Amino acid sequence: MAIVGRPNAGKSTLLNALLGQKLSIVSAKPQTTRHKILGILNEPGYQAVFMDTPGMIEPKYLLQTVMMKSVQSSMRDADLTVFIRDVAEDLNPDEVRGELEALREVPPPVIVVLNKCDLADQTAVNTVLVRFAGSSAAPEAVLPVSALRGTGVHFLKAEILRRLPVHPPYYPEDSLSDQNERFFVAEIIREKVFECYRAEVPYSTTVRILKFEEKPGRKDVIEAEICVERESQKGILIGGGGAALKKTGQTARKDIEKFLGRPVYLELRVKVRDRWREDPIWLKRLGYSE
Ligand SMILES: Nc1nc2c(ncn2[C@@H]2O[C@H](COP(=O)(O)OP(=O)(O)OP(=O)(O)O)[C@@H](O)[C@H]2O)c(=O)[nH]1
Ligand SMILES: [Mg+2]
Repeated sequence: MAIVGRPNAGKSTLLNALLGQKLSIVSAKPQTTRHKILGILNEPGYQAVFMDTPGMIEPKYLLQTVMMKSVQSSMRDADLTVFIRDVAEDLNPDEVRGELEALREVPPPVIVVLNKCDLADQTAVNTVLVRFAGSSAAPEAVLPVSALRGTGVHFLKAEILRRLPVHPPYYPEDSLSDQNERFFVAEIIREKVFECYRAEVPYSTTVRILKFEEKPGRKDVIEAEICVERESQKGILIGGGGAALKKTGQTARKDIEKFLGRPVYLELRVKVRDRWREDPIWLKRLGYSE
């Protein structure tokens, strides 16, 4: 099942809610997610594979083109699409039909999830619900939820599960994702960059793990490089006397330790990689390729 929708709709929050644990990074800024994030739910009697994807946009630079390719490939791989939208975003009936018809170009059936219902009143939710359910391009189901609070998520999960085909498990029963710890550690650091810096800085930033050493009886040693596009951004990342980078590192370390379940020593450094977002070779090296 692939979760798709506009930036900031709550896709990653929903993936985490469905899994019952934090896997995909979340921030208040749009375009936080850049990769397909696979979340595997192993429950007695079944395994379900969910995919979180980057928010759908018109790409303006190569990184965004790669991001949109991962949305398309996730939808192609999926047996079901969950199209999530912020319930507060008002659309006229033509726009609703346009969105649903665009989704129909890809084969899997579509469930529409109206998210952030905790912020809207019931009348507003009902209006949007009727607009989607009553469209001539009607989806399989339209469900109101609050991914953040968990309201309606149980019901959504049941609706998803009953539409998934019977198949032997694709992954070992103890796996949570297809990516390794290294990948998620880089993602956690990127989440902190999205939280701690403003304007274009998070968008010009990516994270690369240089060293990940597990030492028996001692803390893991993790060295990561935060790549930026320009010298001025490097200054912002580091901050006066290194204060900003220190704070980023401290908050990242706490969440990395929570994720790994063990203490780590984290060292961050900042490096300028000229226009990496536009450079196919750097994008590949930095893990952005389909
Ligand atoms: N109030 C409220 N906020 C929510 C809900 N779901 C998500 N959010 C918030 O919306 C913001 C975006 O959430 P994400 O899960 O990162 O959204 P996304 O669709 O994955 O965003 P991108 O990866 O940038 O495309 C965060 O600040 C979330 O806390 C919800 O149900 N209610
Ligand atoms: Mg996301």
